Amino acid sequence: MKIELIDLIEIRLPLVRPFRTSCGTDTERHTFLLHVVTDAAEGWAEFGGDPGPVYSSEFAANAERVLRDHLVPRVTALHRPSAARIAAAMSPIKGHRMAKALLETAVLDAECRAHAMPLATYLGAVRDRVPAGVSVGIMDTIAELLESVSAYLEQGYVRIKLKIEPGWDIEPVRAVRREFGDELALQVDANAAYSLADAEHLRRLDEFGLVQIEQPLDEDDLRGHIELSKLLRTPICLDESIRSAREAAAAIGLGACRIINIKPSRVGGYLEARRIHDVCAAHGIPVWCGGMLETGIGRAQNLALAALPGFVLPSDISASSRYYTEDLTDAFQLDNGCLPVPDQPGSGVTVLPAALGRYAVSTRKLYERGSAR
Ligand code: NPQ
Ligand code: MG
Repeated sequence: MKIELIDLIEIRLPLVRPFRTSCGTDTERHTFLLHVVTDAAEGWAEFGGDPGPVYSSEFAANAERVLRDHLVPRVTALHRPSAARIAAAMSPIKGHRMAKALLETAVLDAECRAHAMPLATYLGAVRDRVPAGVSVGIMDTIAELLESVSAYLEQGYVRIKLKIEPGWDIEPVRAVRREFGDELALQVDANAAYSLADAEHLRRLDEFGLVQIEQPLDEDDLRGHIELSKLLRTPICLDESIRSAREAAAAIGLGACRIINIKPSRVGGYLEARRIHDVCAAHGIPVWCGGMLETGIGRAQNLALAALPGFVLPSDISASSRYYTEDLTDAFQLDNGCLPVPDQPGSGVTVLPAALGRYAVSTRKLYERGSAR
């Protein structure tokens, strides 16, 4: 496979409603796509970050810079680029996992399409549908929250995740539990908004039978999570803290978490995501796939990953309509609380030119074979 062309397409998609987390409020998804054209097929990927370093230290402008100046030149210099060879070519560059994930994923998509193989098959999927959870943002009032949860349950979501922060934690959880009953699979995500000094407060969540509390403390506070997990009955799930299979092995070995949220963008791509899955499976640690408000492109690829056997908990992979009135691909729809795993080559979705035309704000060529930059 020869890489002919790499384009970066900046997109802005309005969200159906603002999404508020302990990191801030978003009203649109402003990110970029990578379009890789090879002599055999084309591939797409979607940057997992934001315009600002808010969820993680990575952000769009930085990723573009590191792709253009450091990653793309190394990958396009490979004699025979393939997804499995890309990580080694990029390894002299430190960090920037989200940028690396983007390039590897676009090439992986192209490679799978060139072999007429669904990404799910390449990764080792054992399911053709994946149970869908939904992540519910912080609201102004409990009434608004209950209304919103009720609508999601009516649509069929099988698990509810509430975003929490100091001042919006015990009461919203209590209200949702009371309104929807003990059978509801309910969990919370703090996006690192607490410190170990809040342990007594967080312990009050134990009475609500939550499936998990996700990333209560800072991403680098491994020791804090170890201590906190001794104090809470609610299982701790790590998101931001886990950036590699090695960090997953360390966190599990040290008792910092009992569940791991795998986000391919956060960990540098689908191949490292699969390794984390394997490490967790070996330790009996359940995993699920996290979300970064992906469009149909990233959503399709996440569905392929979430079809692996160790993904035993519902993922943050929702229907397109959870975030967007119009997606960049055919809309993904819930069917009995599940989303279908794409079964066509590569990520199995087609980027719709009309939709892309509406939401693309600019395109920058990062590489063209045979032309010096
Ligand atoms: C999480 N996602 O699990 C993330 C956090 C998050 C679905 O809860 C723009 C882009 C805004 C990515 C807000 C969910 C975001 C974002 C929150 C990711 O922690
Ligand atoms: Mg999270």
